[in-house]
Amino acid sequence: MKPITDCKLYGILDTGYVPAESMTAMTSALIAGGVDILQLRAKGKMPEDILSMAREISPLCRAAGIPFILNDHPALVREAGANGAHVGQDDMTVAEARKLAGSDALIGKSTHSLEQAQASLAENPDYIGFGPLFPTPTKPDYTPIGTSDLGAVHQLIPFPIFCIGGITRKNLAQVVAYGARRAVIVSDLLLAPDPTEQAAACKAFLPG
Ligand code: 3NM
Repeated sequence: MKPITDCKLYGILDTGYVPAESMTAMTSALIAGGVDILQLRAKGKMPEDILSMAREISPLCRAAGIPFILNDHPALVREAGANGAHVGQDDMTVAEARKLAGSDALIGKSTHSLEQAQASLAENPDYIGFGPLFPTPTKPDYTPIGTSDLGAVHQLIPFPIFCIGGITRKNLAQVVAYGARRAVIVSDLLLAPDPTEQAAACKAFLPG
C-alpha cells in the first residue's frame, strides 16, 4: 500500500453526493484518475450501510494499492476492510481511535486553525486535514480560514498536511503556490462530468 507520505490527492466518497448504488463506479473512476487515498464519508448512515458500502470500496482500493479511510467509526475499520479512520475536532482522540481501529491503522485528524494544527502534534496522527481554506458546499456551516497560514503550518507539522475545503481544479494551482503540498477535493471531483479526467487534471497540479 502506498505510504501516506507519498499521498498527494485525497478523494472523499461522500454519500451526500454519491448514492450507494454509484459508490463502486465512482471509486473506480477516481482510482483511474490517480487519487492516492480515498475516504468513505457517510454522515448519518447506519453502521450496516457503511459496512456494505465499505466492503465494495475496500477491494478496489486494495487492488490499486491505495489507503482506504473511514470517516469516523474507527471501531468499524477492521470489519470494513479499511486501513484507517479520520476523526474530527469534536470526536475522540487519535489515541482512542487507534485503539479501536488497531495499532497499524492510519488515523487522520481534522484541524481548522494553526492552533489546532499545533495541538495535533501532541496527538501524533498519521496526517491532518487543514481547512476549510475556502467556503465549501460540502460543509456550509464552517468558516473558511483562508490561505495565509499555509506556510506556517508546513513549517510546524512534520507529518502530511492535506489542505481541504473549497479546493477545485480552478484554484488548486493557486493553493499550491501558497504552500499546499497535498489536497482533499470532494465536490469538484464527485460532481465533475468526468471524475477520472478531473482527478487526473487535479493531480497534475500536485508536485511529485
Ligand atoms: N472537512 P469540498 S472541509 C469534509 O475543513 C470537509 O475539515 C473540511 O469538500 C474541514 O471539497 C470539508 O467539496 C468539505 O469543498 C470539503
